[in-house]
Amino acid sequence: MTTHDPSRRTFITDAVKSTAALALTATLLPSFAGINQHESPLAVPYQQQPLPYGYKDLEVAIDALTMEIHYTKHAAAYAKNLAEACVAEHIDTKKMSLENLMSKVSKYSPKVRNNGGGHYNHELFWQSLTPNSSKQPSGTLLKQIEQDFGSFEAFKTKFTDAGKTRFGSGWAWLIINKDRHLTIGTTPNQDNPLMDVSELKGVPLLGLDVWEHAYYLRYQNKRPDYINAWWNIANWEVVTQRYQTALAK
Ligand code: MN3
Repeated sequence: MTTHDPSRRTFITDAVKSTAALALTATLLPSFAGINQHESPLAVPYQQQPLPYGYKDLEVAIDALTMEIHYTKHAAAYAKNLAEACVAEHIDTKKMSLENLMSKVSKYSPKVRNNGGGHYNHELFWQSLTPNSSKQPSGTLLKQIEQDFGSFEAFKTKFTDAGKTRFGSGWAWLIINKDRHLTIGTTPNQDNPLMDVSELKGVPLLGLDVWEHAYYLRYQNKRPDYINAWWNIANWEVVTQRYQTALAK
């Protein structure tokens, strides 16, 4: 077979594409609770991953100093504390995915709950931001949003309200629930919808950090201004990939 064989070239191109897609997926995507890390390329790793952009790149919504402190101090501490807790509580991170750990987090200490959630939520959050946002989804995800919320604008309003009204520290979420519908909700502290202790349950597609450390330097008490600006950096490509992955399960 020569390299001029068009079918072979197509095959190689497709193979390269799918390998790249798999690598991207492995970095970016969460998975259903209960999936073993070794069975799924979609799990969020236990280690903090490099940011896919620079601290300054999201200035339209989040200032560089906030990004740097948030990533290198707050989020890094969750990852470090989670690693310590896993050793202390004999959690084999090679055998149990982070998603699986979340699904039975009630069996472990508050340190696992707070830092496991903190690490998972922040990895999801970083990957859900981009300096080149399309500003809104398209395709099947947009259709599902319109079906479940009426319109994209109505969805944005509802999600913004959820983030605004979350009392104290926590997260606003877009999830897909067990009935394959999209739902908006919030969790306190570093809880997330994968946790067995969470009232809100489903696969997270989009998560917004509404802790003051995420916005206080620029926005002070004006959380709604932070949320309104954040829509300009939402990464709809990643959210769509998560949605499609969740649907394929
Ligand atoms: Mn945070």
